[in-house]
Amino acid sequence: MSQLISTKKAMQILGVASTTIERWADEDRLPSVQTAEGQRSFRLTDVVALLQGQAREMPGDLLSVDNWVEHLTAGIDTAVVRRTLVELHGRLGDWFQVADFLGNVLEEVGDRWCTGKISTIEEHIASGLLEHALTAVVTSMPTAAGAPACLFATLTGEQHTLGLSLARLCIKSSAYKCLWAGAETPVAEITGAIGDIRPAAVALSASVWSTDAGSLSSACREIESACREHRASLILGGRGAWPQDTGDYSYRCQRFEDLRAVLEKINTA
Ligand code: B12
Repeated sequence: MSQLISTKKAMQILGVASTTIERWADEDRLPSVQTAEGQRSFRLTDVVALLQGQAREMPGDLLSVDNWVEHLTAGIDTAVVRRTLVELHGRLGDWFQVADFLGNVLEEVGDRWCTGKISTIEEHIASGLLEHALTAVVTSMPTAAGAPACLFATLTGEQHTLGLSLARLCIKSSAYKCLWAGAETPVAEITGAIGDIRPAAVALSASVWSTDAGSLSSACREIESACREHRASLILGGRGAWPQDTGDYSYRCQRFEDLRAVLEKINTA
């Protein structure tokens, strides 16, 4: 006979409230045993089995922004987030739609932080967790030999890399080799890499829209000119103040649905 434990102990192991334990017991999702004193108790083996089952993917509605925000800010396990991302991909059909959905999740995280509903630490936990899980998914995707390369960066002063991580997921799923320069990359290094590595595309992201539009614009012009010289496509994403009048080699994406169309255009050019 497995060891019997109290509701309080089951709450601690599963990390849920007593009302949740009661509901699960009523639904027989967590079988309970009546003690001689008429109290509910649980077999440790049943509690552990439920914990392992729970840990396979995130509980709750996969398509609910609030559900995602609540689990991410609570610091759910990275492996669970990774598996849930794969499940979400199965449900929505492709990574472009997953990326647009996660963009809404990040927007909600930002709104809750701005209105004081979550702390700065919770915001950092949520964004760090998502970033790690996205990296785990992307690194598990194979790269075909001879695949065209895409270089990913944000410019000096821009630390928001999550939009770029979402773009990398979409671009990798479209059979590109991904080269991650990451946050705060100096313009001169990007233009140098375009000449040296000769990527087929360069993806830049800027989420802070209050950055001086002039400096973002001049940086963009320099990178655009290197792209033109080496026939690389420049993909600009995020809410940053990118110049409106971009040249022949540049594409501005508001959403990841736009990126799908851009990649189709680049591939057929
Ligand atoms: C997570 C987060 C952080 C994290 C970033 C971690 C990381 N690794 O990215 C940390 C904690 C570092 C951070 C820091 C700061 N942050 Co912040 N942050 C956010 C938050 C919650 C999410 C950012 C994000 O990833 N956005 C999601 C992207 C996916 O959204 P997007 O830029 O609109 O882009 C869309 C599309 O264009 C597309 N996309 C994005 N990039 C790309 C790239 C390509 C190639 C393509 C095709 C598409 C694409 O994706 C989105 C689709 O929905 C936002 C809230 C929000 N509403 O965005 C605030 C937010 C961006 N942050 C903000 C601020 C103010 C800051 C700080 C100044 C705070 C501070 N006082 O220190 C610093 C600035 C740091 C810096 N110098 O960059 C403000 C910016 C406001 C403004 N006026 O510009 C926001 C909007 C919060 C707010 N509502 O006030 N932040």
